[in-house]
Amino acid sequence: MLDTLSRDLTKEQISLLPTEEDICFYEEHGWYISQKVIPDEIIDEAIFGSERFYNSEKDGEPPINDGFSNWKPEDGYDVVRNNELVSWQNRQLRKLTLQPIIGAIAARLTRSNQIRLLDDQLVYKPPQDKSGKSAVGWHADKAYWSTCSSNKLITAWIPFHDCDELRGPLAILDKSHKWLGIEDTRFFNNYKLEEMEEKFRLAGRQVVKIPMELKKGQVSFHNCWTIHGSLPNYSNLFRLALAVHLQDSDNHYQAFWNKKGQPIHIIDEKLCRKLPNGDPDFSDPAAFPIIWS
Ligand SMILES: O=C(O)CCC(=O)C(=O)O
Repeated sequence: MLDTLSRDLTKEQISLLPTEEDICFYEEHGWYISQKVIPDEIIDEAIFGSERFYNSEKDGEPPINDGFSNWKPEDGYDVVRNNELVSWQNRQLRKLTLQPIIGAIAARLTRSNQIRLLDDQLVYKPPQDKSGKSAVGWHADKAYWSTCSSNKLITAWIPFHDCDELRGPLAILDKSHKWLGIEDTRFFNNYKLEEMEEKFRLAGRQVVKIPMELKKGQVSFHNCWTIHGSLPNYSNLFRLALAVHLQDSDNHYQAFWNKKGQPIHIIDEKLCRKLPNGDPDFSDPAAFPIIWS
């Protein structure tokens, strides 16, 4: 393991945790924006870590080498770079991923007594996108995690700089975690956001799109069923952010078959040890460290 962190929060950090009103807002809307909770030094270290990562300097390896998004220099630099499992590979990004305050906020929002890592994703967008192709398409994270039993899985999205509407922020469809029939909303790679929005409207949904405009150090959180994507980066600066996908204490493996009766598997099953019955153990601390308890 690369490094571990103290689970203690300072008094000041405790004062930054969501209130009961914030939790009710999260439950109603499917998202929440924190105060500035990550110190600049930790983010600056993560920026340094991302530069090392993009220069192919690695501190570790995940136990699998395919089946996940893994941008490489040969894919070109002037594209959206999506790299999953970076916390296995880079110590500075791991340090940011495992910040206890992130787990503590997630625990409050999900009313859980423990938060474990599930996986993570570093997403870079080049500047000056004129085509709109740097948008990330509408999707619900849980639509990709069918073999996770919990509906309380939650994602923390951490931009590495101030991120206004023009710099490609995450965008949320308000209250969409309550929509029915969204089990197959897996359009991460479809940058045509408006086209999809029109389809949602035609299906009778009320589409309220909210960009997560954050200052450096703020973090947004969304429920695993909340439909989200991210806007194109029209600004003159790159956009860089880490998505930390988190499990509440109840989450465990569940077998899942798609509508055609085919068994579905997710990469996380290959990261961890097995339970005595042969199922993947989604509480294996070597793969899914406890971030907050
Ligand atoms: O960073 C992005 O643009 C997309 C991230 C995302 O889809 C997520 O946080 O779940």
